[in-house]
Amino acid sequence: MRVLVLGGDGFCGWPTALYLSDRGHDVTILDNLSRRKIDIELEVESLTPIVPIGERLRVWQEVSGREIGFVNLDLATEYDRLAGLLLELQPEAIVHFAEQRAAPYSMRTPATKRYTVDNNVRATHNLLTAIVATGTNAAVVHLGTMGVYGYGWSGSAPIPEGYLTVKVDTPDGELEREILHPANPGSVYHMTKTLDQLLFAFYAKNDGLRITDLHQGIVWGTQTHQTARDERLINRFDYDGDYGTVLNRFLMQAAIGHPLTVHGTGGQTRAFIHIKDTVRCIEIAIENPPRPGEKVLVRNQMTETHRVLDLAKLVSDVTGADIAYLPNPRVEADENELIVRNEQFLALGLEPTTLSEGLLAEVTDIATKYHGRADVSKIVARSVWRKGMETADDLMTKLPSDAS
Ligand code: NAD
Ligand code: USQ
Repeated sequence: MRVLVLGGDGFCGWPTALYLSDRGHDVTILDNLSRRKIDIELEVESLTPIVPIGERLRVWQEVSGREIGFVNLDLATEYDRLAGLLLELQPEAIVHFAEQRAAPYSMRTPATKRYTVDNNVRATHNLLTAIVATGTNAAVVHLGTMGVYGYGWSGSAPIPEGYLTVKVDTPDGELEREILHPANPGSVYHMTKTLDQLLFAFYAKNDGLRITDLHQGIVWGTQTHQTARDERLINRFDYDGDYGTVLNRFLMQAAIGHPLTVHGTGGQTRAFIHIKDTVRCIEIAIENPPRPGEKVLVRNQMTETHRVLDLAKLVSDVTGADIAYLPNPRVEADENELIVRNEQFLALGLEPTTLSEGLLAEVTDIATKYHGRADVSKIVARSVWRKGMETADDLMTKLPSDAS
């Protein structure tokens, strides 16, 4: 298949592009490298050393014999170039990762709130309009988030895959209807994903676009079989307070001897998926699109749920790391239940890579190898959801000399 991977230089997009290329697909990456620029703005770098995109692609050709195309294009602002690219490439599948994806970054300042909304909503809408305007016959697979459902709204009721069946009272009796699950975003970033959902629903209904929205949980891990083939193909590893996600942060913190940064009580329960399963799910999704005229297909892309404190305890048991209970910089429930339905991917052949000591050790090994690149002043999360909320002081002032 000819596949266009939007955001293919990022944490999920890069391993996906390599995986699809390895599986014989003809892959082109579109990315404006904004994620690399945000690293410069935040004065932080991926824990793993990532080489420039041109070198990444040259090395991939060297080790695999396969070519991946690259287009540097801003999906949110360069509409005409995007339309031209679709006409030229005639992709059969488009995988859309290209959004600002950090909840803390999206809450950092008025400027980052506005950037996140402008970037994400415009990117998605430009894509949909361009597909219609150019008559591109491509199935769209979008990376959405479990966070669109929110946490705790439905108590302990299982979260369905996108749609909720409701009963509506009418003068003529009760009607049964399927509606998009109510949106209950916990950050400006998550809100943009709920806005994306409405754009998708409209374009599927009005223009018959074939759209799959993957409601993905928190991705953990770093390497896939493909990114591990050469050090210059290594995936990015975010550990800072804005872009680092909870389990990878705990594993990295353990590797450098930093206490594990639990926000609040750690009673928050979230959905998780390993990066190796992310890439497999994308392949399944592009191979199983909805038919034209069908409503947006929503699949929950997660394999397990865990409470933040349980993850901290597990990492602490395995590594001996201390646990620090920090003031929570976010406005979120202290505790929530989370049961998620994910039968679709299981039925289509996903074999979940669940949390195991071996996989935890793999991430800790990577973090240990590159620990010297860590800037400990970037670890504590400082982007607050409301002005004036308390944040913790740094828990370490320098890397311990024996962190290895
Ligand atoms: P990332 O920031 O590492 O990658 C996103 C990529 O998109 C970057 O390379 C960035 O430069 C590019 N990009 C952003 N805006 C763009 C634009 N306007 N034009 C062109 N390129 C643009 O993020 P990620 O972790 O790889 O996440 C990818 C997608 O998956 C996101 O949409 C995110 O919301 C979703 N997701 C991620 C996770 C996770 O845990 N990482 C979990 C659930 C969902
Ligand atoms: N948390 C801690 N300590 C930390 C970091 C986080 O306790 O050091 C807590 C947070 O307060 C939160 C939970 O862990 O309760 C998850 O935070 P996170 O940063 O790991 O994940 P989140 O902000 O939800 O965002 C990530 C991705 C986002 C994706 C989302 C999937 O950055 O792109 O959409 O996971 S989901 O969580 O399922 O919505």
